[in-house]
Amino acid sequence: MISLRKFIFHHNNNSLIEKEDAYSFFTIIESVTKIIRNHISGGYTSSIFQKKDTQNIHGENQIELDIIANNSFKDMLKTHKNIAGIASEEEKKIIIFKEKEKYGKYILFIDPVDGSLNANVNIPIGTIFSIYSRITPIGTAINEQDFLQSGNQQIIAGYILYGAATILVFTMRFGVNIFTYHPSHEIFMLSRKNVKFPNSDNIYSINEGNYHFFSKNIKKYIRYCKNPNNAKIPISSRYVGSLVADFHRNLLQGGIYLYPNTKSHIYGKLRLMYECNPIAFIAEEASGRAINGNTRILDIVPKFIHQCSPFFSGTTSMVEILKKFISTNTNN
Ligand code: AHM
Ligand code: MG
Repeated sequence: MISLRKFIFHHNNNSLIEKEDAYSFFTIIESVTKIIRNHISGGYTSSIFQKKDTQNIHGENQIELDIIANNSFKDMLKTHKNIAGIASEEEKKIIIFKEKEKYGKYILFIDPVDGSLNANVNIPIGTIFSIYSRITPIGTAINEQDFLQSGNQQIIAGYILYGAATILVFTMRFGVNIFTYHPSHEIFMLSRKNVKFPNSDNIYSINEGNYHFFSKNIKKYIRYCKNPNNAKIPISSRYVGSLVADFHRNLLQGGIYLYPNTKSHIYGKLRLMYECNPIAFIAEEASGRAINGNTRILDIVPKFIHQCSPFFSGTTSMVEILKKFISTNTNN
């Protein structure tokens, strides 16, 4: 069995992050995972799953767990020697770690609790993160420009899925690896190496309750998925409502995740920088695809930190077929 720390130490020699920095980053991830999964396990005995009066930048009511997880990541990440600042779904503005703003080499995006409204019904939730090298010169203070990079520039992207098991899935550019949290040893152990999407197109995952607000082309694609004449075996519909859980199932079983723009989310609901980009990076490293419709997610140049985007990600063949539907000339 290979522990996460041993893996970081002995593998990924070609990664774009210094080994020592990756090592201390994943040590932090391991510690915060422990805190969050303990809160989740005991959550029903407290009020941490209840909606609060406070809202995040997207106007969504937070639950206490959102705030606990956000604060835990902030507190631990600021101890990292080279992380100069972070942007979080739960923070309106970027957080600059003052003492490192001039010399820290990296910035980080985080969605501390993805799918948090599922916590109260004991459905898997996640954490999503990604790291970039800063673009301003070392020795000057970091600023928002350091965060506004296209997803192509990510050097680490990953997610934690708090399900029946707690797992960590990440890429440092050379493949995707899965680690499982060992509850007695309190560390992550390597469980699957160099994961690729399987060569099967079994699943489509979409909130179909929004059907009447989708474009004609997306509606047509959904009808195509349901049409038994179009697939060797029926394509199953599966939707958890936690991006991390839906994506992870499709990564292992073969499928596509769709969150198009809708009437209430005219630019899409998912957030480009801390949801779409990290998942897209992992998808591509696993030989899949991720697009916003016509454009590769990783090529989008962000205009602001909390930007939203339509998001479609899954096996290459499913995304390519979807793309043909999207580019068909129909009145939307
Ligand atoms: P979050 O705001 O807790 O991070 O969750 C965003 C979630 C995604 O995880 C999920 O795929 C999507 O929003 C579900 O949205 P909907 O309930 O509209 O289907
Ligand atoms: Mg989220």
